[in-house]
Amino acid sequence: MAAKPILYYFNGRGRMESVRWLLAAAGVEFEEVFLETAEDLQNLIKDGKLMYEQVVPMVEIDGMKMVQSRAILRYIAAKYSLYGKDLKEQVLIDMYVEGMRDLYDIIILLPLALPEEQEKNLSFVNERATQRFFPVYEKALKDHGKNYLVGNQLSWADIHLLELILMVEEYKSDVLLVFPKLQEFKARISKLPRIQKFLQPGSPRKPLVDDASFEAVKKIFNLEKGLLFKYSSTLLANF
Ligand SMILES: N[C@@H](CCC(=O)N[C@@H](CS)C(=O)NCC(=O)O)C(=O)O
Repeated sequence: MAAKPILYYFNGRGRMESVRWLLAAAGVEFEEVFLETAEDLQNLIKDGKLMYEQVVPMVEIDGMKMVQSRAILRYIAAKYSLYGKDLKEQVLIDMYVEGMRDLYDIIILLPLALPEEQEKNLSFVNERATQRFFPVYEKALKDHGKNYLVGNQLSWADIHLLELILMVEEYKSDVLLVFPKLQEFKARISKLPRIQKFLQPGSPRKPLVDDASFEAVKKIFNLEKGLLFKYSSTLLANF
């Protein structure tokens, strides 16, 4: 039996959460090594396990030490038949997922925002979700009338979309109000047995970051609140 993949990250969502989702959807059990201090990260770097000598997520799988979350996700999607049946389906999946990542990458930085900037950032996320991204997935499902985004079979795009919807709903619970197809989609994908299991308490799915877990992350990466502000001031200029 092949060894279980080992995920190296902190005990929180960040950029590793989508990897957990995808492995769970593929029915692959995995182990996790949680970094707790800056020293843990330094030790990984000293061991020569990180290609760029700085960043996690890192996943040990099939004898490789993979970094860069998109590369990891694409490998898992392809390996477990969640990446379409041909190049055209693959590029469509990539186009959907990369759009989702544009929003996702902002949401995962929200805990780093200054408290006084939080409202503006949330309003930005809501605007991007409802005006730019969700209408695309709503229209795709409506136009082809199928159960899944691409090729009438479950793909990485469906799994990432459900993860994203649930994340946005944590900040704006009625965000799907005007998206009937996405409401159906959410209910349908959530009921798939492996996803249902992953959504149950006690699964490797991580909760929304709270102050305590933020403190832990700060220790590993020397982060300070205000980081998102730096980015969002540029983003909001177009808002
Ligand atoms: N492009 C990379 C970005 C990874 C990244 O920024 N990782 C953060 C933690 S989420 C990190 O390791 N920061 C520490 C550093 O860059 O030294 C990916 O998608 O995996």
